Amino acid sequence: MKKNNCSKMTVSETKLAEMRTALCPNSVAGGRMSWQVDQMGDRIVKHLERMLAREPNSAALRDWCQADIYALRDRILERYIATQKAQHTSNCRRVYYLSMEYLMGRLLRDNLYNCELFDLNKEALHQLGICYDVMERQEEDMGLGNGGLGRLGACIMDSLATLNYPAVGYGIHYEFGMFRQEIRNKQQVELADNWLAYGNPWQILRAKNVQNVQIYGHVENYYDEKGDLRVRWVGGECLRGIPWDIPIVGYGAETVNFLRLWEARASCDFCLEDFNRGNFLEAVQEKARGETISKVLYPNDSSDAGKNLRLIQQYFFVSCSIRDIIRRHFTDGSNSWGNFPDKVCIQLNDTHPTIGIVELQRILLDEEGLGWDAAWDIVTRTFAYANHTLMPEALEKWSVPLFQRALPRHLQLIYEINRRFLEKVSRKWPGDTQKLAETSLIEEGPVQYVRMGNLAVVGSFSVNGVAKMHSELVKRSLFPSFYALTPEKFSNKTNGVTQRRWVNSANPRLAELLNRTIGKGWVTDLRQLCQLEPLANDLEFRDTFARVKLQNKVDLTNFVAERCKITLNPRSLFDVQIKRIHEYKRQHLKLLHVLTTYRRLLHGTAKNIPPRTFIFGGKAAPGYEMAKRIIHAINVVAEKINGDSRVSELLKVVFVPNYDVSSAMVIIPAADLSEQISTAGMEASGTSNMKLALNGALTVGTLDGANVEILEEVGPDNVFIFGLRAEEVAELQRNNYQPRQFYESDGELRAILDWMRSDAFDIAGEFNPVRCVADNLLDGGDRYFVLADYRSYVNIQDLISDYFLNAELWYSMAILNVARMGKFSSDRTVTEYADDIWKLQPLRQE
Ligand code: 26Q
Repeated sequence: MKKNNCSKMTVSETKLAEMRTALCPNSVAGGRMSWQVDQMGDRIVKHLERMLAREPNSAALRDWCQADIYALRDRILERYIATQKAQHTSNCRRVYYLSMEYLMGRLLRDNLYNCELFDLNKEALHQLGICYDVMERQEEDMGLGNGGLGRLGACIMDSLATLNYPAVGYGIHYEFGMFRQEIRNKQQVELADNWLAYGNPWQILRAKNVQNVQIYGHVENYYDEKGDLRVRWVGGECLRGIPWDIPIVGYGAETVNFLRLWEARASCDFCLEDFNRGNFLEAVQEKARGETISKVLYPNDSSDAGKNLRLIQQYFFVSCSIRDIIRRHFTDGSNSWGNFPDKVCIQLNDTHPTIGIVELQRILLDEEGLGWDAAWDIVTRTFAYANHTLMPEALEKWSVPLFQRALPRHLQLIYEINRRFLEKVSRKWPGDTQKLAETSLIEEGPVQYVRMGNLAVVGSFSVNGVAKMHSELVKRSLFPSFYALTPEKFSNKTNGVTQRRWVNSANPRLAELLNRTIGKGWVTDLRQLCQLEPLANDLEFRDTFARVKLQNKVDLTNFVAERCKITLNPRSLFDVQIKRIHEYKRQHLKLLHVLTTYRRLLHGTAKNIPPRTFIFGGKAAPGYEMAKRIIHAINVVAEKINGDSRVSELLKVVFVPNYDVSSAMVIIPAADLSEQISTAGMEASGTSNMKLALNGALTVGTLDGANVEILEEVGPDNVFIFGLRAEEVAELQRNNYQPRQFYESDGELRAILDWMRSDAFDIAGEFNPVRCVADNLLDGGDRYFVLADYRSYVNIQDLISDYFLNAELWYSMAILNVARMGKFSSDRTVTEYADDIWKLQPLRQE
């Protein structure tokens, strides 16, 4: 008598007694996790009772979820201990990945798969009266990132562990991660992401490895005992960094690495002094101030320059991490600085942790007493820098006065690094002041700025971009003189995504079809997907593939019905644009297409088109007004179209609120069309393009970022490329682009923009964002060439509609897309980093 009622989540005492005595001889998991269903169930109940003080019959679903995590964590920690011991005793080289962001999402499902305990766990819960699929939603998303860069960090950590590379990820234990987005009155509202409210059962406090960090203060000269002039940084505030470890389980659970996230606390010693002096309130205030440092993730994915707290966040986590790395180096059996760069490689995820370069130099000079050249040699053999953006506003720079106040000693060192570097520049280009101005670590002007990108290049042995095209632009447009000086530093590492999360967990139906068809090898070797190629025209396979897609679309339809109260037709073309809202990503170009389709339907000029569902998802930085207007405009248009009975059979528009990793896992498997329509030359790589194509969506895209390589892989017949190329964009930029010319010369575009600017989208008493977006395109210079690309975009969308009506053609293209995505696994990315940059060997434990 089994219960499998997803809505009833408690279990009776009798049922429990039954369960405890039941034998489940046929439920043994494979491999190293040889647990049985009843053991698993027992352990879950034990944690429910002993960690959460709950009886099964009074436990809430969240309690069950936490207890399940604790039960799994026990097993994971056995492997964690084994991995750490093996890495320690072999004194192997490790990579340290420093990132301000990790967008992990939920961990339970992936960790269960990786431990090969998913089915067994599901059955154990089922026997306890709990439906896993409902229960897992109780786990909070770990949303410690903005978008692509943070998710890349998560995918890379997954691949590192799966490939058995010795690695530690360092980041910040934000109390509040990426804000939760609600749509109220068609506009974005930001709410705090209180992800730790019920505790985080994955994290482990590492009290022994607390670090102390100094900020502010001033610099003093002094003579050391040998009579040499030295520098010391004194005064200021002292912070404590509390390390919380999150285990990172590789597929098969041979290796369990970890992510170490630092939480800021005020230093106890510091407070104690104040307490003793009787300054109780001051001490408490000081303590609160210290603790704001890890309070919240900056929700901008382009610059928020000049924010003191952001610089302090960067320095805080980098300093804690470097001290921790040094501590580990000297406890792993190394007793000298001589082999530090042989054992330690520090990868900087964009410029955000670049202050680490200066911090290591400072420690070596001021604390360890090394000379400049010896110290700088160690530093520049340790750091590697990955660039993720070319957008000028996203290139980090810090005003010198701000730097001076927060990190006076570091600023001194930056000037010295710069002085020595500019000597080299002068030797290479004697008398060329232009070159000096361009390469200097300091931008001159009414206020001076420290350029973090230049510092990262000078202080690293490796600089890479994240897609072929992007890496070329990094060399030729962003850092041309650095490239001329040290071409050997520069390389490309095209991004990838982990198929464990983006197929296995997110799309179990497709995963199962793949397993049945080509075996399970693709889970750790994505290139094996090429075995699907011959099946692109196999009727039976194509039907099954189409059925999987349809079922996923039904799931998304249910999700949207629940979240947005909008009814979708799962047979319509699901046209998806999911990413941060940004003008360069051009959600407003998509909106022009939505309105064009709508208008043609109203005019009866849209003949023989498939029903379409336009699906948007993404967050706007809270201070980015135009991005918020675009969200507002999408929702105004959506409301009008969805309420218009004349088009309800053919057209729906949905803005899915709070796009995050967990909603991505529902949307991506259901997409037919993947929108990758950034202005050419502006998207470093993109990674949703990879996730969507891997799940059988066809791409409509510009020749930008990794789209270029997707085209190379799938071939021109299996992707829809449109629009200006990067060189053409650059040419237009130079030659006085006139958006109005496109308005004047294209009747349909003119009609759409005029419509948007009319009273058609007015809502009494409310601001009209649709008009605002149109006005801005016409009169705001159109920096992102939306109007220039409109015609080419609409034309290719017409072609896409034709293709979609031919289901056989469409699905054979979709299958070929899946078959040819092998390159875009983060396993390939990580292997390239390990071979070419990190010089890292896997450490097997069997
Ligand atoms: C900088 C200064 C102050 C505050 C915030 C920031 C900041 C924060 C986050 C700047 C940039 C980011 C995030 C950037 C990002 O996500 N970039 C994306 O990285 C992906 C992975 O490489 C690429 O695929 C995308 O093309 C790129 O946009």
